[in-house]
Amino acid sequence: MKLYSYFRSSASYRVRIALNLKGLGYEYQSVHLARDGGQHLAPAFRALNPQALVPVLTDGSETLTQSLAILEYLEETHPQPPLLPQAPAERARVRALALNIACDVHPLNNLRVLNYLTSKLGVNESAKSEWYRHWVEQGLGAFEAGVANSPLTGRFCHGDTPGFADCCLIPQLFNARRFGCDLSGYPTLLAIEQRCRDLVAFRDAAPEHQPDAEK
Ligand SMILES: N[C@@H](CCC(=O)N[C@@H](CS)C(=O)NCC(=O)O)C(=O)O
Repeated sequence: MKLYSYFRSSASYRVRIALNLKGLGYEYQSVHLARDGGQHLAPAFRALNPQALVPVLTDGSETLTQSLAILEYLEETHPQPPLLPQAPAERARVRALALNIACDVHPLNNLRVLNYLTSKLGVNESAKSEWYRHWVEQGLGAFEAGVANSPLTGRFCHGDTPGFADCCLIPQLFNARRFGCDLSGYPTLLAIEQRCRDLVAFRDAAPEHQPDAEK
């Protein structure tokens, strides 16, 4: 398998975690989102993903896009260890936590959205950061409430093994720190993050450990 990724891309980070948790080796292909005017915008990359977004995972002749679709693909093709629980309602809970981040927080704060705010709508840096923090607070606040008050939460977002929700949460916490968000109001999330950090699958997937990492 080959993963088209960028070290700071949180959507790519989700897939890196899942690949590592499942013990799947892959080739890392860096797609620099800032260099050369954005390597993801080049025709060669658009041919792989017309959305011009990372990650892209190729598996033999298959080309897969959208991080959560990729996670589902990996779960179906490599069921062990499972990243979703068995019971339908529990699977729905884990997917809902993952979608909180992937559908309701990340798209509002993605690079192209932030660039549009500043370059097309004339939003200044301070207002851009305020926008960023607002959506992070909305999403992480609900995430914290969802895990802190549920008996289904264990050492990780769901039970005692990591899954889809952790794959999405950890990269979002990384993003939030980059933009100076105050995370002190999310003690349950920080405790889960600490347990994830203790796992080599999460450590190896971290931005600073990628071949294209920069300071
Ligand atoms: N929903 C997509 C989001 C992918 C995405 O937005 N990737 C970002 C990096 S995290 C990207 O390529 N951004 C480029 C841009 O915004 O121009 C997924 O989950 O894969």
